[in-house]
Amino acid sequence: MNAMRTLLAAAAAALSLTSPMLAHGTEDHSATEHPEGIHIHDAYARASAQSGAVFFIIHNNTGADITITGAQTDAAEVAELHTHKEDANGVMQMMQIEGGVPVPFGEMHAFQRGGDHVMLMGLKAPLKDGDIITVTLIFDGAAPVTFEAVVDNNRKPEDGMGEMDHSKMGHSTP
Ligand SMILES: [Cu+2]
Repeated sequence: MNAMRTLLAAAAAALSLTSPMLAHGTEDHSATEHPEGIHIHDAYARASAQSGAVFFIIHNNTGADITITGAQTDAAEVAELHTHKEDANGVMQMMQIEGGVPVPFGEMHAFQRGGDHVMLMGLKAPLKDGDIITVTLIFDGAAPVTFEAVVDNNRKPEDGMGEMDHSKMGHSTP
């Protein structure tokens, strides 16, 4: 009996630790919360001196496979789809994504720190915390989608649901 109680208590403790994360993910990614179309979640931007990056999660409920082929913003001269890849020496390199980012129907894709991002080059003004920038994604297979990203230069990679998969991340720049 005591052993059973201990087991139950341990199970309850484990559940209480993990359930907030699970609930969060389920809530935000469930198909029922996303009727039709393209959904952009949790968008934010960061900047260094001359360049910035935009992060978000995209969810494709359009009924068709789509590919993100480009990005535009008034906040910078150039917006490009970038990713990080490890080179032969194990050094993370940032590069433009060739051929766009496919998002199959019913799936989501995270643009996140250390991975894919919309790179902003030639910022027209410094990106200060709390500023809102407007970003438009261009698609093959869907009409352009415009969304707002809030500047949060202090945000850590761990914040928010888009950053839970650390297995593929070598580091956290930009
Ligand atoms: Cu970049």
